[in-house]
Amino acid sequence: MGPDPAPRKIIHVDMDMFYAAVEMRDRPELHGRPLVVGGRPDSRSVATTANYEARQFGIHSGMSCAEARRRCPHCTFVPPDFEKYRRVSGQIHRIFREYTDRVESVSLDEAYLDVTRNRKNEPSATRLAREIKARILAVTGLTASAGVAPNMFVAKIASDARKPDGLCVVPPERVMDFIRPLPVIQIPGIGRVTDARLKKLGIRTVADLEERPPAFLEEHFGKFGRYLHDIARGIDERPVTPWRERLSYGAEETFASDIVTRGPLLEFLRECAQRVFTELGQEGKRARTVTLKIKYSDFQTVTRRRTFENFLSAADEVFQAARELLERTEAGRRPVRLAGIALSNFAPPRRGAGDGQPPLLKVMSDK
Ligand code: TTP
Ligand code: MG
Repeated sequence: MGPDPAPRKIIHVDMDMFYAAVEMRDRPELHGRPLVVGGRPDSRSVATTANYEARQFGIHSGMSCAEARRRCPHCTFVPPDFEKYRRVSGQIHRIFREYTDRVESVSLDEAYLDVTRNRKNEPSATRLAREIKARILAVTGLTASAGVAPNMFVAKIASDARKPDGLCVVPPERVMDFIRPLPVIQIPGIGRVTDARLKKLGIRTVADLEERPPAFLEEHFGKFGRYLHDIARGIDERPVTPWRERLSYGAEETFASDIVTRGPLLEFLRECAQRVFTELGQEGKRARTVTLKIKYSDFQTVTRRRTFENFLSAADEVFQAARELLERTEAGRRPVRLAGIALSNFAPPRRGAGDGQPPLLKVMSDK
Protein backbone atom coordinates (compact mmCIF):
# COMPACT_ATOMS: atom_id res chain seq x y z
CA MET A 1 0.00 0.00 0.00
CA GLY A 2 1.21 3.49 -0.81
CA PRO A 3 2.04 6.02 1.88
CA ASP A 4 -1.27 7.86 1.65
CA PRO A 5 -3.93 5.61 0.16
CA ALA A 6 -7.18 7.14 -1.00
CA PRO A 7 -9.82 7.17 1.74
CA ARG A 8 -12.02 4.10 1.95
CA LYS A 9 -15.76 4.18 1.45
CA ILE A 10 -17.60 2.29 4.14
CA ILE A 11 -21.36 1.91 4.45
CA HIS A 12 -22.93 0.75 7.71
CA VAL A 13 -26.51 -0.47 7.35
CA ASP A 14 -28.79 -1.07 10.32
CA MET A 15 -32.45 -2.03 10.07
CA ASP A 16 -34.93 0.17 11.93
CA MET A 17 -36.46 -1.42 15.07
CA PHE A 18 -35.81 -4.68 13.30
CA TYR A 19 -37.83 -7.40 15.06
CA ALA A 20 -40.68 -4.98 15.76
CA ALA A 21 -40.70 -3.75 12.16
CA VAL A 22 -40.99 -7.33 10.86
CA GLU A 23 -43.93 -8.02 13.17
CA MET A 24 -45.65 -4.77 12.19
CA ARG A 25 -45.16 -5.56 8.52
CA ASP A 26 -46.85 -8.91 8.94
CA ARG A 27 -49.60 -7.76 11.28
CA PRO A 28 -50.88 -4.35 10.18
CA GLU A 29 -53.19 -4.20 13.20
CA LEU A 30 -50.04 -3.53 15.26
CA HIS A 31 -49.38 -0.25 13.46
CA GLY A 32 -49.38 2.96 15.43
CA ARG A 33 -49.48 1.18 18.78
CA PRO A 34 -46.71 0.55 21.27
CA LEU A 35 -45.19 -2.88 20.66
CA VAL A 36 -42.58 -4.93 22.45
CA VAL A 37 -41.07 -8.07 20.96
CA GLY A 38 -40.43 -10.34 23.90
CA GLY A 39 -42.00 -12.92 26.13
CA ARG A 40 -45.08 -12.51 28.24
CA PRO A 41 -44.97 -9.64 30.71
CA ASP A 42 -45.78 -12.01 33.58
CA SER A 43 -42.75 -14.15 32.75
CA ARG A 44 -39.14 -13.21 33.42
CA SER A 45 -38.42 -12.47 29.80
CA VAL A 46 -36.76 -9.35 28.47
CA ALA A 47 -37.68 -7.11 25.57
CA THR A 48 -35.61 -7.84 22.48
CA THR A 49 -36.72 -4.55 21.01
CA ALA A 50 -39.58 -2.08 21.01
CA ASN A 51 -41.16 0.03 18.28
CA TYR A 52 -40.82 3.79 18.38
CA GLU A 53 -44.23 4.23 19.98
CA ALA A 54 -43.14 2.01 22.88
CA ARG A 55 -39.76 3.71 23.14
CA GLN A 56 -41.59 6.92 24.00
CA PHE A 57 -42.49 5.23 27.27
CA GLY A 58 -38.82 4.61 28.00
CA ILE A 59 -38.97 0.97 26.94
CA HIS A 60 -35.77 -0.40 25.40
CA SER A 61 -33.97 -3.61 24.45
CA GLY A 62 -32.92 -5.64 27.45
CA MET A 63 -35.60 -4.24 29.76
CA SER A 64 -37.71 -6.86 31.50
CA CYS A 65 -41.12 -7.28 29.94
CA ALA A 66 -42.62 -6.80 33.39
CA GLU A 67 -41.02 -3.37 33.62
CA ALA A 68 -42.14 -2.59 30.07
CA ARG A 69 -45.72 -3.44 31.04
CA ARG A 70 -45.44 -1.17 34.10
CA ARG A 71 -44.29 1.72 31.93
CA CYS A 72 -46.90 1.15 29.26
CA PRO A 73 -49.84 -1.00 30.39
CA HIS A 74 -51.56 -0.94 26.98
CA CYS A 75 -48.43 -2.15 25.18
CA THR A 76 -48.76 -5.22 22.93
CA PHE A 77 -46.25 -8.05 23.53
CA VAL A 78 -45.37 -10.31 20.63
CA PRO A 79 -43.08 -13.32 21.06
CA PRO A 80 -39.99 -13.26 18.84
CA ASP A 81 -39.96 -15.35 15.68
CA PHE A 82 -36.24 -15.78 15.03
CA GLU A 83 -36.80 -17.98 12.02
CA LYS A 84 -38.57 -15.11 10.31
CA TYR A 85 -35.93 -12.55 11.28
CA ARG A 86 -33.22 -14.82 9.94
CA ARG A 87 -35.03 -15.12 6.64
CA VAL A 88 -35.18 -11.33 6.31
CA SER A 89 -31.55 -11.14 7.37
CA GLY A 90 -30.67 -13.55 4.55
CA GLN A 91 -32.53 -11.33 2.10
CA ILE A 92 -30.69 -8.16 3.10
CA HIS A 93 -27.33 -9.93 3.08
CA ARG A 94 -27.98 -11.17 -0.42
CA ILE A 95 -28.64 -7.56 -1.42
CA PHE A 96 -25.37 -6.44 0.18
CA ARG A 97 -23.46 -9.01 -1.81
CA GLU A 98 -24.87 -7.67 -5.06
CA TYR A 99 -22.60 -4.71 -4.37
CA THR A 100 -19.48 -6.21 -2.84
CA ASP A 101 -18.06 -9.30 -1.17
CA ARG A 102 -16.54 -7.13 1.50
CA VAL A 103 -19.50 -7.42 3.84
CA GLU A 104 -19.01 -7.83 7.57
CA SER A 105 -22.24 -8.78 9.24
CA VAL A 106 -22.44 -7.81 12.87
CA SER A 107 -25.86 -9.15 13.68
CA LEU A 108 -29.00 -10.17 11.86
CA ASP A 109 -29.91 -6.59 11.08
CA GLU A 110 -26.57 -4.85 10.77
CA ALA A 111 -23.55 -4.96 8.45
CA TYR A 112 -20.59 -3.00 7.20
CA LEU A 113 -19.84 -2.86 3.48
CA ASP A 114 -16.55 -1.69 2.02
CA VAL A 115 -17.62 -0.24 -1.32
CA THR A 116 -14.34 1.50 -2.15
CA ARG A 117 -14.42 -0.89 -5.06
CA ASN A 118 -17.78 -2.39 -5.91
CA ARG A 119 -19.51 -4.54 -8.46
CA LYS A 120 -21.46 -1.61 -9.87
CA ASN A 121 -18.30 0.41 -10.49
CA GLU A 122 -20.14 3.22 -8.81
CA PRO A 123 -17.78 5.86 -7.38
CA SER A 124 -20.45 7.47 -5.19
CA ALA A 125 -20.96 5.57 -1.94
CA THR A 126 -23.88 7.89 -1.23
CA ARG A 127 -25.66 6.77 -4.37
CA LEU A 128 -24.95 3.14 -3.47
CA ALA A 129 -26.30 3.58 0.04
CA ARG A 130 -29.46 5.14 -1.32
CA GLU A 131 -29.86 2.28 -3.77
CA ILE A 132 -29.25 -0.37 -1.11
CA LYS A 133 -31.88 1.17 1.15
CA ALA A 134 -34.36 1.23 -1.73
CA ARG A 135 -33.59 -2.41 -2.62
CA ILE A 136 -34.09 -3.46 1.01
CA LEU A 137 -37.44 -1.70 1.09
CA ALA A 138 -38.52 -3.22 -2.21
CA VAL A 139 -37.51 -6.77 -1.26
CA THR A 140 -38.46 -6.87 2.43
CA GLY A 141 -40.93 -4.03 2.87
CA LEU A 142 -38.76 -2.70 5.69
CA THR A 143 -36.68 0.43 6.16
CA ALA A 144 -33.02 0.57 7.02
CA SER A 145 -30.76 3.42 8.04
CA ALA A 146 -27.30 3.84 6.55
CA GLY A 147 -24.15 5.73 7.39
CA VAL A 148 -21.44 6.46 4.85
CA ALA A 149 -17.93 7.33 6.05
CA PRO A 150 -14.24 6.64 5.47
CA ASN A 151 -14.10 4.13 8.34
CA MET A 152 -16.20 1.73 10.37
CA PHE A 153 -16.70 3.63 13.59
CA VAL A 154 -17.81 6.84 11.90
CA ALA A 155 -20.11 4.90 9.54
CA LYS A 156 -21.65 3.15 12.54
CA ILE A 157 -22.37 6.40 14.38
CA ALA A 158 -23.65 7.96 11.15
CA SER A 159 -26.16 5.17 10.53
CA ASP A 160 -27.69 5.93 13.92
CA ALA A 161 -27.78 9.68 13.38
CA ARG A 162 -30.91 9.93 11.23
CA LYS A 163 -32.98 6.92 12.24
CA PRO A 164 -35.46 5.79 11.04
CA ASP A 165 -35.10 5.48 7.26
CA GLY A 166 -32.03 7.70 7.53
CA LEU A 167 -28.99 8.31 5.39
CA CYS A 168 -26.08 10.22 6.84
CA VAL A 169 -22.97 10.82 4.77
CA VAL A 170 -19.73 11.91 6.42
CA PRO A 171 -17.04 12.60 3.81
CA PRO A 172 -13.41 12.48 5.00
CA GLU A 173 -13.08 16.24 5.33
CA ARG A 174 -16.15 16.38 7.55
CA VAL A 175 -15.23 13.57 9.94
CA MET A 176 -13.84 15.81 12.67
CA ASP A 177 -16.75 18.27 12.54
CA PHE A 178 -19.10 15.30 12.78
CA ILE A 179 -17.48 13.55 15.73
CA ARG A 180 -16.19 16.46 17.85
CA PRO A 181 -19.53 17.39 19.45
CA LEU A 182 -20.56 13.79 20.13
CA PRO A 183 -20.82 12.63 23.74
CA VAL A 184 -18.19 9.94 24.30
CA ILE A 185 -20.87 7.36 25.17
CA GLN A 186 -21.65 7.20 21.45
CA ILE A 187 -18.21 5.82 20.65
CA PRO A 188 -18.38 2.06 20.04
CA GLY A 189 -16.61 0.37 22.94
CA ILE A 190 -17.53 2.99 25.52
CA GLY A 191 -20.20 1.86 27.93
CA ARG A 192 -21.58 3.37 31.08
CA VAL A 193 -18.57 2.55 33.23
CA THR A 194 -15.96 4.08 30.93
CA ASP A 195 -18.28 6.98 30.33
CA ALA A 196 -18.44 7.65 34.07
CA ARG A 197 -14.65 7.42 34.40
CA LEU A 198 -14.17 9.82 31.50
CA LYS A 199 -16.64 12.26 33.05
CA LYS A 200 -14.64 12.23 36.27
CA LEU A 201 -11.63 13.25 34.18
CA GLY A 202 -13.63 16.10 32.70
CA ILE A 203 -14.07 14.39 29.34
CA ARG A 204 -17.61 14.51 28.02
CA THR A 205 -17.30 14.90 24.28
CA VAL A 206 -14.97 13.67 21.57
CA ALA A 207 -13.55 17.21 21.44
CA ASP A 208 -12.57 16.90 25.13
CA LEU A 209 -10.96 13.57 24.33
CA GLU A 210 -9.05 15.06 21.42
CA GLU A 211 -7.36 17.57 23.71
CA ARG A 212 -5.83 14.94 25.98
CA PRO A 213 -2.34 13.72 25.17
CA PRO A 214 -1.99 10.02 24.34
CA ALA A 215 0.14 9.42 27.46
CA PHE A 216 -2.67 10.71 29.66
CA LEU A 217 -5.24 8.40 28.09
CA GLU A 218 -2.91 5.41 28.24
CA GLU A 219 -2.12 6.08 31.87
CA HIS A 220 -5.82 5.95 32.71
CA PHE A 221 -7.09 3.37 30.26
CA GLY A 222 -4.09 1.31 29.16
CA LYS A 223 -4.37 -0.07 25.67
CA PHE A 224 -7.92 1.15 25.38
CA GLY A 225 -6.49 4.67 25.84
CA ARG A 226 -4.65 4.31 22.56
CA TYR A 227 -7.89 3.35 20.86
CA LEU A 228 -9.56 6.41 22.36
CA HIS A 229 -6.74 8.62 21.15
CA ASP A 230 -7.15 7.36 17.58
CA ILE A 231 -10.92 7.61 17.68
CA ALA A 232 -10.72 11.21 18.87
CA ARG A 233 -8.77 11.94 15.69
CA GLY A 234 -11.26 10.15 13.51
CA ILE A 235 -8.86 7.27 12.90
CA ASP A 236 -10.08 3.68 12.66
CA GLU A 237 -8.15 1.41 10.36
CA ARG A 238 -9.99 -1.82 11.10
CA PRO A 239 -10.71 -3.51 7.78
CA VAL A 240 -14.19 -4.73 6.94
CA THR A 241 -13.81 -8.47 7.46
CA PRO A 242 -16.18 -10.72 5.54
CA TRP A 243 -17.72 -13.38 7.74
CA ARG A 244 -16.54 -16.20 5.51
CA GLU A 245 -13.13 -15.59 7.03
CA ARG A 246 -14.50 -16.07 10.49
CA LEU A 247 -13.24 -18.88 12.64
CA SER A 248 -16.22 -18.93 14.88
CA TYR A 249 -19.88 -18.07 14.92
CA GLY A 250 -20.85 -15.98 17.85
CA ALA A 251 -23.55 -13.82 19.24
CA GLU A 252 -23.10 -11.56 22.16
CA GLU A 253 -24.84 -8.58 23.58
CA THR A 254 -24.21 -5.78 25.98
CA PHE A 255 -27.28 -5.44 28.12
CA ALA A 256 -29.04 -2.15 28.50
CA SER A 257 -28.50 -2.52 32.22
CA ASP A 258 -26.33 -4.99 34.08
CA ILE A 259 -27.89 -8.35 34.79
CA VAL A 260 -27.61 -9.36 38.41
CA THR A 261 -29.49 -12.65 38.54
CA ARG A 262 -29.06 -15.83 36.59
CA GLY A 263 -32.65 -16.20 35.36
CA PRO A 264 -32.57 -13.53 32.66
CA LEU A 265 -29.04 -14.55 31.71
CA LEU A 266 -30.16 -18.11 31.07
CA GLU A 267 -33.04 -16.84 29.04
CA PHE A 268 -30.69 -14.72 26.98
CA LEU A 269 -28.28 -17.63 26.52
CA ARG A 270 -31.07 -19.88 25.33
CA GLU A 271 -31.94 -17.41 22.61
CA CYS A 272 -28.27 -16.83 21.85
CA ALA A 273 -27.68 -20.58 21.46
CA GLN A 274 -30.58 -20.77 19.05
CA ARG A 275 -29.23 -17.87 17.04
CA VAL A 276 -25.65 -19.11 16.66
CA PHE A 277 -26.65 -22.70 16.07
CA THR A 278 -28.98 -21.71 13.25
CA GLU A 279 -26.48 -19.33 11.72
CA LEU A 280 -23.84 -22.03 11.68
CA GLY A 281 -26.27 -24.50 10.14
CA GLN A 282 -27.19 -22.06 7.42
CA GLU A 283 -23.53 -22.00 6.45
CA GLY A 284 -23.50 -25.78 6.27
CA LYS A 285 -21.10 -26.00 9.19
CA ARG A 286 -20.98 -28.00 12.39
CA ALA A 287 -19.09 -27.21 15.57
CA ARG A 288 -17.64 -29.08 18.51
CA THR A 289 -16.63 -26.28 20.85
CA VAL A 290 -18.91 -23.98 22.82
CA THR A 291 -17.38 -20.85 24.32
CA LEU A 292 -19.21 -18.73 26.83
CA LYS A 293 -18.10 -15.17 27.26
CA ILE A 294 -19.06 -13.07 30.25
CA LYS A 295 -18.09 -9.50 30.87
CA TYR A 296 -18.73 -8.26 34.38
CA SER A 297 -19.83 -4.72 35.14
CA ASP A 298 -16.21 -3.75 35.87
CA PHE A 299 -15.27 -4.88 32.34
CA GLN A 300 -13.36 -7.95 33.50
CA THR A 301 -14.02 -10.52 30.81
CA VAL A 302 -13.86 -14.27 31.23
CA THR A 303 -14.39 -17.07 28.75
CA ARG A 304 -15.22 -20.68 29.56
CA ARG A 305 -15.20 -23.31 26.90
CA ARG A 306 -16.00 -26.92 26.39
CA THR A 307 -15.13 -29.15 23.47
CA PHE A 308 -17.28 -32.15 22.63
CA GLU A 309 -16.24 -35.34 20.95
CA ASN A 310 -19.07 -35.12 18.47
CA PHE A 311 -20.56 -32.25 16.60
CA LEU A 312 -23.27 -30.36 18.41
CA SER A 313 -26.54 -31.38 16.85
CA ALA A 314 -29.14 -29.13 18.43
CA ALA A 315 -29.48 -25.61 19.73
CA ASP A 316 -30.51 -27.05 23.07
CA GLU A 317 -27.18 -28.88 23.39
CA VAL A 318 -25.46 -25.56 22.90
CA PHE A 319 -27.67 -24.00 25.53
CA GLN A 320 -27.10 -26.83 28.02
CA ALA A 321 -23.34 -26.49 27.53
CA ALA A 322 -23.54 -22.73 28.04
CA ARG A 323 -25.62 -23.27 31.16
CA GLU A 324 -22.95 -25.55 32.61
CA LEU A 325 -20.21 -23.13 31.66
CA LEU A 326 -22.13 -20.34 33.37
CA GLU A 327 -21.75 -22.31 36.63
CA ARG A 328 -18.03 -21.78 36.29
CA THR A 329 -18.38 -18.00 36.30
CA GLU A 330 -19.44 -15.57 38.98
CA ALA A 331 -22.58 -14.61 37.09
CA GLY A 332 -25.42 -14.23 39.58
CA ARG A 333 -22.99 -13.03 42.23
CA ARG A 334 -21.41 -10.25 40.18
CA PRO A 335 -23.36 -7.98 37.81
CA VAL A 336 -22.91 -8.92 34.17
CA ARG A 337 -22.88 -6.33 31.40
CA LEU A 338 -22.33 -8.61 28.42
CA ALA A 339 -22.79 -12.27 27.64
CA GLY A 340 -22.27 -14.27 24.51
CA ILE A 341 -21.84 -17.69 23.01
CA ALA A 342 -19.48 -18.70 20.23
CA LEU A 343 -19.30 -21.97 18.36
CA SER A 344 -16.01 -23.03 16.87
CA ASN A 345 -13.89 -26.03 16.06
CA PHE A 346 -15.80 -26.93 12.94
CA ALA A 347 -15.17 -28.74 9.76
CA PRO A 348 -16.93 -28.58 6.44
CA PRO A 349 -19.71 -31.15 6.14
CA ARG A 350 -18.72 -34.67 5.09
CA ARG A 351 -15.24 -34.37 6.50
CA GLY A 352 -13.81 -35.95 9.65
CA ALA A 353 -13.98 -34.35 13.05
CA GLY A 354 -10.25 -33.95 13.51
CA ASP A 355 -9.69 -30.94 11.29
CA GLY A 356 -11.36 -28.28 13.38
CA GLN A 357 -9.89 -24.86 13.81
CA PRO A 358 -8.79 -23.13 16.98
CA PRO A 359 -11.57 -21.43 18.87
CA LEU A 360 -11.75 -17.71 18.55
CA LEU A 361 -14.52 -15.60 19.91
CA LYS A 362 -15.61 -12.90 17.54
CA VAL A 363 -15.32 -9.61 19.31
CA MET A 364 -18.17 -7.28 18.69
CA SER A 365 -18.59 -3.71 19.73
CA ASP A 366 -19.56 -3.13 23.30
CA LYS A 367 -22.00 -0.29 23.11
P1 TTP B 1 -30.71 -2.98 17.11
O1 TTP B 1 -30.30 -2.63 15.72
O2 TTP B 1 -29.82 -2.59 18.24
O3 TTP B 1 -32.14 -2.34 17.44
P2 TTP B 1 -33.41 -2.21 16.51
O4 TTP B 1 -33.13 -2.61 15.10
O5 TTP B 1 -34.54 -2.93 17.17
O6 TTP B 1 -33.73 -0.66 16.60
P3 TTP B 1 -32.95 0.55 15.89
O7 TTP B 1 -33.96 1.18 14.96
O8 TTP B 1 -32.57 1.47 17.01
O9 TTP B 1 -31.77 -0.02 15.17
O10 TTP B 1 -30.95 -4.55 17.23
C1 TTP B 1 -31.49 -5.30 16.16
C2 TTP B 1 -32.36 -6.41 16.70
O11 TTP B 1 -31.61 -7.26 17.56
C3 TTP B 1 -33.53 -5.92 17.52
O12 TTP B 1 -34.65 -5.63 16.71
C4 TTP B 1 -33.77 -7.05 18.46
C5 TTP B 1 -32.42 -7.70 18.65
N1 TTP B 1 -31.84 -7.31 19.95
C6 TTP B 1 -32.01 -8.15 21.03
O13 TTP B 1 -32.60 -9.23 20.91
N2 TTP B 1 -31.51 -7.77 22.25
C7 TTP B 1 -30.85 -6.58 22.43
O14 TTP B 1 -30.40 -6.26 23.55
C8 TTP B 1 -30.66 -5.72 21.30
C9 TTP B 1 -29.94 -4.40 21.45
C10 TTP B 1 -31.18 -6.12 20.09
MG1 MG C 1 -31.40 -1.95 14.11
